[in-house]
Amino acid sequence: KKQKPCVMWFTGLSGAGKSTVAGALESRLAELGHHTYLLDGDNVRHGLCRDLGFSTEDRRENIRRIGEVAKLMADAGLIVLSAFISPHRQERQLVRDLLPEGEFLEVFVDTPLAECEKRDPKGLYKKARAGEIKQFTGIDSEYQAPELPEIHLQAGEASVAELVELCLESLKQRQII
Ligand code: GGZ
Repeated sequence: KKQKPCVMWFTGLSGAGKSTVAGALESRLAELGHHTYLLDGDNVRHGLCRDLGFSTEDRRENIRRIGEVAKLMADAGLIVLSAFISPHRQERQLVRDLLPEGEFLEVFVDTPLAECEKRDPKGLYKKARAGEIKQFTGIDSEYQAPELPEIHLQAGEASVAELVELCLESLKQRQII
């Protein structure tokens, strides 16, 4: 099936729904016959980046490596879905600059901190509030929201299916699929 390669770069807080939406979108794209790859914490932080923690330096290196891998995969013709907090504008810009014009789509999974903290699927916010985890994004480590994301998902109230539909529409509009 005809497609243009691109990197959909999901960014947002822990618990915002980045992996969930990116995973559901990947399934839909596969059903439509497209070739994709999903990069997220599960397959990256245990392998390629297992030597890295959550200091500013380590997060920067994490994002740099993922950006380089995403670029290789886009070179191979894939629609790459990447789901990392990537809290700093500068690093997201660095990845954008690695890719040809129009191939980097920043997807802001904009779920309010209060909602992420209420969901707290892994109990990490609770631990961060108790001081058991340091440098936790949104608590004692900064999250810099995108200023002009290609796709802005108001993800607090919408369903996963709705958010996937918005992503598909945007890909069609950009003639990627
Ligand atoms: C943020 C942390 C931290 C700290 C562990 N801060 O909800 P999760 O569990 O599954 O997703 C979070 C994941 C963040 O890894 P990323 O590679 O996406 O981060 S970054 O882009 O900033 O490099 C969370 C867990 O790891 N986690 N400690 N201190 N999230």
